[in-house]
Amino acid sequence: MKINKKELLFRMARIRKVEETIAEKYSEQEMRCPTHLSIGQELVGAAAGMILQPNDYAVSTHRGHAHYLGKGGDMNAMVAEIYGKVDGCARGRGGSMHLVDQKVGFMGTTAIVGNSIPVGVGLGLSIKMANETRVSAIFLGDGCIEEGVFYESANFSAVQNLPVVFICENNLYSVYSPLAVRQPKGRVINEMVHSLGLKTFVEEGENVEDTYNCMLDAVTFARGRNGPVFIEISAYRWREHCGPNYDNDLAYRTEEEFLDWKARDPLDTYRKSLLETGQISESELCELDEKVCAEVDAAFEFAVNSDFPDNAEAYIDEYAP
Ligand SMILES: Cc1ncc(C[n+]2csc(CCOP(=O)(O)OP(=O)(O)O)c2C)c(N)n1
Ligand SMILES: [Mg+2]
Repeated sequence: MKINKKELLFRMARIRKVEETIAEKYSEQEMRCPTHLSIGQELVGAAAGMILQPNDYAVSTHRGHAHYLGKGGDMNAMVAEIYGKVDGCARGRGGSMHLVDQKVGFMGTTAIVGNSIPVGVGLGLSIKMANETRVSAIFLGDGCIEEGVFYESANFSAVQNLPVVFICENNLYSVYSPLAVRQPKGRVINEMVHSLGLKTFVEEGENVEDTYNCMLDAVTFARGRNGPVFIEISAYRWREHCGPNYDNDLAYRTEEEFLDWKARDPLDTYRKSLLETGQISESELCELDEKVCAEVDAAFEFAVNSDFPDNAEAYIDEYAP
């Protein structure tokens, strides 16, 4: 299948822009929830969103903005949710870490590391039981691999041959802890997962189209009812673990490491390469930027102008009907 390159660039750019705007406005103290930004990691959410069908399911983590937007989640509802407003996707009660948009199969994000994994596997089981051809995508971080629930979920999805796509963004860190202090020396995550019985795919995440094609192969395999797949993609978050700032001064990672990844920014590199190879023109890039800015500005305006939830809202939707 041919990649819609301009669409992929656009999707990465809009995720970057909305998150940069969150970072810029965060100090106004109108967004009062903890917010984990994916700036630097936009590729996975953008590509997955194009490869997955609207009726495929997806679940994600605390760092879920890119996945939600990639899957087609409503940007207005996301920004309103971060502002704690009633027009937010969780009616302003969840904040950044509780994004949901069932219309596009985005079934939720949670603050608890590993928590959404069994939900995604359960959705995969529901697909199998209904004999459907959709897939269930589970976005997770490298830190999730240290949670027991990951192993149960991977095992169950393998033994049941479920159409589940585990998409692991390995950004090297869990908060301030590098992989070296969390997992045994020499472990290669995708190899370890392969030994659990899943078909595995791995990408450096630097080359946008290679990463897209790898994800497409993986999703196609799972959709063909061949069993669950696990994709490990390298990525790097530019900002602090939680919040809008940079935190390299804390010395849990080096400025050199950060600058090295930043210089290989998939978004910037892809933009330049499409331009240099004549696949996009300067004027098309201007149009793309204008479109992105207009959408993001409108989303913040929508959120700011929305109302806070009424107090009575605290007592509804507490339990499933
Ligand atoms: C069960 C659980 N343990 C610890 C935490 C605290 N915590 C929040 S995010 C996070 C890091 C997870 O790392 P990773 O899965 O690699 O995701 P990343 O933040 O790198 O995107 C931790 C430890 C938590 N929320 N839930
Ligand atoms: Mg991580």
